[in-house]
Amino acid sequence: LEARGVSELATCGDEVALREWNTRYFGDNGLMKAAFGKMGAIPKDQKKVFGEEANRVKGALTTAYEHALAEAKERRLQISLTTNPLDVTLPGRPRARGRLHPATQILRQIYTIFADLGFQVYRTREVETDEMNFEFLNMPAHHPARDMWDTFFTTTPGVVLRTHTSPGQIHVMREAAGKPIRVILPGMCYRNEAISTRSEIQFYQVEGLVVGEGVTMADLKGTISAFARRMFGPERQVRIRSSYFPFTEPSIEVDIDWPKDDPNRDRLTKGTGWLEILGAGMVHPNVLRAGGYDPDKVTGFAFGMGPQRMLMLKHAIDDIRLFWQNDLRFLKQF
Ligand code: FA5
Repeated sequence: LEARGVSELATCGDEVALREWNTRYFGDNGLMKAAFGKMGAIPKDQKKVFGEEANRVKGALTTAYEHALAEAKERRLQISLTTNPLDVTLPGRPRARGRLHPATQILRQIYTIFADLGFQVYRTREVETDEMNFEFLNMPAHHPARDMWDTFFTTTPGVVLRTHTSPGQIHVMREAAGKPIRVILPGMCYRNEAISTRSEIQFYQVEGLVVGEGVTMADLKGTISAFARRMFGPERQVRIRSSYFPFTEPSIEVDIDWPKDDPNRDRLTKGTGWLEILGAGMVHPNVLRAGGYDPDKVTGFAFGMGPQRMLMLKHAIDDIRLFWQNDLRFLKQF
């Protein structure tokens, strides 16, 4: 039996065959068990010799089996190492990295510039009352200037989606309760507009508000010029035109000149060389009063800009709709 077992073991090529061999010899119905079963038929005086011999064969075959199994495992390891080699010195596969949305990037640039000018960032709500969005900003009900903002009304009377960040001015003034103010108010605004290449129904604005004793138009000009040069380059000239907003008096609109060597200059500036970046003005006395400030003691200036339009200028993007389409071909360029 021993000789037969060893020779059969030698023909087992892999672990599966080895385990089959093991069952054949050492299983419940195996040859070893059958051999021990013959004990009963052996004459008494020979039992001892037979038993010792059977145990020796069992031990020898077990050792041979374990040896063969270990060899088979080692062979399998060698094969997997050589047929599928792993080169740990190769550089790793690059992972696709996320990035900030371009609108977020331009907002952060704006925060940085105004932080350097001593402005704090303040956030207010996107769902506003009619009072905050219009009335406290010097636009009583039926004021014709309300038509400047195509408003989304909610089903709750007197509640609207804010059409601009200007109602934040009132919130800040009421919270600051008479103290000097120097803040910017970034956030999403909503207008029921016909969507076009330049107008979306939702877009960011960044409002600015400075209130204190002796704040003048010169401070507004200085602040806007400093901002424009940091954002668009030190050579930029700033042009101020008079304008109208109910909540500022006087009101202005601010243009910057566009570099002459930019091939997109004519397209962006409609051939004038100048490009509008924001609306602004001195805070109207009625607005200061609505915020709890005394217009005889303090003055203030405010401005409102569209960061997405600014980004479009910087990169000659000709369609504002690209911002919320989530087209990776567009987003990956920033
Ligand atoms: C205002 O909303 C005033 N609240 C700005 C202001 C604040 C004036 C404080 C004075 C003092 P206007 O409607 O022009 O103004 O909007 C300001 C900027 O928001 C625009 O110059 C533009 O950059 C951006 N904007 C307005 N409407 C849209 C729109 N539909 N899509 C994208 N950007 C827009």
